[in-house]
Amino acid sequence: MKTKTVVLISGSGSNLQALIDAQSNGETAISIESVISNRPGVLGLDRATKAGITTQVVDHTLFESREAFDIQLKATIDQYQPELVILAGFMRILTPAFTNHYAGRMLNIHPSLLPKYQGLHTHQRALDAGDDRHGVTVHFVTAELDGGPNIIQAVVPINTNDNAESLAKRVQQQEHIIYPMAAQWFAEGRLCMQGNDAVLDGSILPTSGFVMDARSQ
Ligand code: NHR
Ligand code: GAR
Repeated sequence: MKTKTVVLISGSGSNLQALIDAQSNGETAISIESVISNRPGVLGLDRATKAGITTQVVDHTLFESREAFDIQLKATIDQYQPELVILAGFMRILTPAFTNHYAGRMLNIHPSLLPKYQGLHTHQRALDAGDDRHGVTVHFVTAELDGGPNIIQAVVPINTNDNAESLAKRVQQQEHIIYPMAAQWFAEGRLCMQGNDAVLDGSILPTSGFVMDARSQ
């Protein structure tokens, strides 16, 4: 049985595309039942439609509070009775009532080596700090923003001539590798959240998550 999955997006959906491709290549046992965007007209919705996946828009600008938006978003998601909810470039902070409802079955991909650089503008912040490495983390979503247990990280080098754009591009190549991997671990029943830990094959993962070092590629 495939793992019923709903993907939340806000934009271009390149991570969504990586998941769709993994699904159609038989590389993952998730089944994307619906793609939901908080922004109308984004490229990710077209990607879903092209793949024959149902789309929904829950436009956050039409709600008077975060709570009201989250209630509608939750009702929309739960129509599909998903076992897994994937945030793929989803850009709205979620309320604790929402994240608690999906505890242990909601993943996010964040473009930094968490716990470094929670929040926004991560590539520029890593450059400004003079870091020699950067990367991306897949983690379970909890009420704490970008603070849930880490599952997998990919590390990339920062080159002297990098700007935020060139660095983001290098990071995104890794995003498209590690997100389908994490989804597949979950679908195979190998990955779960226990308390504030991510557990893979029965062992608690380190704070960083499983680390893939892409600096020598
Ligand atoms: N919500 C909770 N409770 N916990 C997490 O770990 C979450 C979350 C919601 C989104 C993704 C996250 C990221 O990977 C994510 C993780 C948006 C913002 C933000 O500041 C911060 C982190 C993330 C996503 N959003 C602004 C807001 O006011 C809006 C920004 C915009 O629309 O461009 O919600 O980085
Ligand atoms: C990705 O790089 C993802 O890591 C980042 O936004 C991009 C979305 O790209 N996510 C966040 O910054 C979450 N706050 P995509 O729409 O092409 O997948």
